[in-house]
Amino acid sequence: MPVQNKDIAEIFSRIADLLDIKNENPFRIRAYRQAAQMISGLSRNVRDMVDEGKDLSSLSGIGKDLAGKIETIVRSGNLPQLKKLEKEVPGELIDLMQLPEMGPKRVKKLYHELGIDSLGALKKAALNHKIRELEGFGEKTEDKIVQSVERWQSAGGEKRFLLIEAEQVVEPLIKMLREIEGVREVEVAGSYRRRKETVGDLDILVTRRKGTPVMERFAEYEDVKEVVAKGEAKTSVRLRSGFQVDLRVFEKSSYGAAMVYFTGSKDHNVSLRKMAKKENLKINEYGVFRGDKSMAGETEASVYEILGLQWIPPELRENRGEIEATQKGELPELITLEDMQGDLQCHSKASDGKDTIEDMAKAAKEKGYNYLAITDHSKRVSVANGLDADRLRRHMEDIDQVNEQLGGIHVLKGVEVDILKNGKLDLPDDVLEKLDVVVASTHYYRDLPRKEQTERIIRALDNPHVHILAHPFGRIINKRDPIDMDFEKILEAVKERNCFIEINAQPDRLDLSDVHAKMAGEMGIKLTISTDAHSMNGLNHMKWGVAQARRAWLTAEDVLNTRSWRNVKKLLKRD
Ligand code: DGT
Ligand code: CA
Ligand code: CA
Ligand code: ZN
Repeated sequence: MPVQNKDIAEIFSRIADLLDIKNENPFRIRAYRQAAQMISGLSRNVRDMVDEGKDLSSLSGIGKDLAGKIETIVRSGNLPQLKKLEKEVPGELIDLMQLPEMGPKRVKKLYHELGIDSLGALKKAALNHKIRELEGFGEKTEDKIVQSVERWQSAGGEKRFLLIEAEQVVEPLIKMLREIEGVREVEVAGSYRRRKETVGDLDILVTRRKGTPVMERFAEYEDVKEVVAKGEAKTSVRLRSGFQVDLRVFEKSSYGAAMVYFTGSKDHNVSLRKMAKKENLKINEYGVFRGDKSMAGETEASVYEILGLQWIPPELRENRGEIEATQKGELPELITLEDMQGDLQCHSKASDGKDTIEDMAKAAKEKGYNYLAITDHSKRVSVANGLDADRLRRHMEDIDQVNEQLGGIHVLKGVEVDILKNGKLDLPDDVLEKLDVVVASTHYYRDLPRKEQTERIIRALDNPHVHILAHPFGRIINKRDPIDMDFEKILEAVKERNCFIEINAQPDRLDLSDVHAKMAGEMGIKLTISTDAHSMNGLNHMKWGVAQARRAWLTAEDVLNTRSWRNVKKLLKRD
């Protein structure tokens, strides 16, 4: 992948972090940080500027030295200085920086004052309460550090990437592969194809005319940092972004069997193998065989068919009952992006969004939506400039005005009202009752005991003006654990009160998870899928929410906002 501004910015900010840990000259550190910031905010592509021979030192904060470094990065994809620095900093200090609580300042302090240079040492010090005594840490941070280290270690130390991060990396790669003369099929299998919320590594399958130099071109790809293994049937590389990618070449006659095998999941494959065994068949990545005779393998459908099954959508291949459902002819008709008729959570400039109500509405109209709910934060979320009752009333007038001027889309008056510690809402009833849509969510008091947390949320649902419980667990993938609550009780409360529960489509939230969303669907609760967009672009995140809904076995019928506003409005009535 050609070097993007964000790659250059990442390298500079990493250099700044490493210099910082090493206690180097603060001016130099700041120069790298500012350059990183400037470049990531730049609308022009720096790579193009280099290609066109433009003088980079015309950019603010870029002198001759940094200009030269940018050119090196653009040409080679890397910077020798960074490699050198990475070697100079004690081994695991770099790993320590991956924890969400850790920046260079903290890592430095821990290293210089307590001699902590590894995750193990960090955890030990935290458990012995050595860390809370350091200036700038405290008891809470100490607890969080223990949790983060444990989460990191239980993930085997291997980072799992967000699905969206995987997409950004793999899309240009498969485009390059597809353009090679002689290449036929190129698909990504594995967890990526199953649309799992996080992806460990990427598994690409290829068919090609004999003699096509697929492996060579793959190993030479610009984004490759290191070739881990290179063979005729399989090549593995490590990309600069940290992803490992396995590429496998198959014959046309085996391609379907290979897709089934490498799409997985492993548990799904094990069930398929058991079924095959019963029929005296053998199944592997090359096909389905009776003795030596190949019975199926060219397409996925042929593999499933010979086992007496219908083709199963990849999102369902988790061995959660999909095989039994196919046998009974009860596979759900999964929701698609095209089913979505509106978005029920987004933010405008009135709180922490970047764009105006009008621009958000126009962007939603452009998508062909029938409605968009503007749901800015309430006052408790002061960091997001949340609305109090007076501001909300004026904000509602602003929405009326956009509706009058724009047309062609219903802009709904909404709010994301904060659930306070005692379960009361952050805004008075007389203003909530005037809104089209009330989305309730928690942003504080995440550490309440399970029982209290559950009761608090149910209490909020008791308020007759609440329609939707948004991002129920409040998790941020890889960063913030879900809150502890009795989810079944919550679901019962949602159902009893004719409320709805959200799948938040933000790619690092995806909250509900697939398993929790499936539970809701099985209880007959309707869900919403909302982007929680903070800009016009953010509305594009709908597809991640839909993918999560598919993994949860949901149909269009199960999701509220596959309906027109006229029908949604009827269903929002709680009695
Ligand atoms: P990931 O990469 O951790 O996000 O998850 P996957 O599902 O992509 O797993 P990966 O990359 O280890 O392997 C890709 C697929 O290959 C996996 O979903 C199923 C298949 N596979 C891998 N190892 C085995 C195995 O030992 N037995 C069977 N039956 N299938 C396997
Ligand atoms: Ca994989
Ligand atoms: Ca793999
Ligand atoms: Zn929120």
